[in-house]
Amino acid sequence: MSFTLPELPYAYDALQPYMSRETLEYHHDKHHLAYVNNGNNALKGTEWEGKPLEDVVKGSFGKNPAVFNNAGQHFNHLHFWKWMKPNGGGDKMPGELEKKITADLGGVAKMKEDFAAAGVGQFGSGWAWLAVKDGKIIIAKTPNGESPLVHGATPILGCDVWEHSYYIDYRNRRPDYLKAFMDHLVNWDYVAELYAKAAK
Ligand code: MN3
Repeated sequence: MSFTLPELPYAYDALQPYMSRETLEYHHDKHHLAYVNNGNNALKGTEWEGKPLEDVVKGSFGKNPAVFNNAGQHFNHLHFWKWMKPNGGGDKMPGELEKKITADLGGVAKMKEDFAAAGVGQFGSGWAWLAVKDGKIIIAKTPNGESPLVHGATPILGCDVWEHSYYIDYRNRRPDYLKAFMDHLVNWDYVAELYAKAAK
């Protein structure tokens, strides 16, 4: 199965003013497309050709950087588009998820603060995460195309802190981007759906 670029699940201008049409045009149509194309080229003739994406990501980590970087970023971006929605974010989320976040991370407000701090604290390009590990929700950060998937955890929310995700709209203000992401963009229903799957 080769990688393909999905359509965005909303219009290009649907996330304004928190994420602009221009950002999504570059980020989805150019950056994600490049991961898809470069990934398909890198996969050719390797043991991972035709394997499910998660197996490619986990199997190539630390072994084949050209495959891993592109497959990892393809995986991350497939979810990233779905981790956002118009009028998203804030503190309202499905009850089971909220209970678990309160139990494991000290409450929704504390989680939002610590998630943003992880994103701000990621030196250079990378991602901030909520993930499920050993039955608990954790906060994590990873460099470049890595995700909790290669560290024995299941990602349930990720925020892309590569400059291509925020520089058009926020310039160097990464903290403002992370705050807007948490307050106005996160699709908590999708996070809850991934949590329910990971918790099984
Ligand atoms: Mn990106």
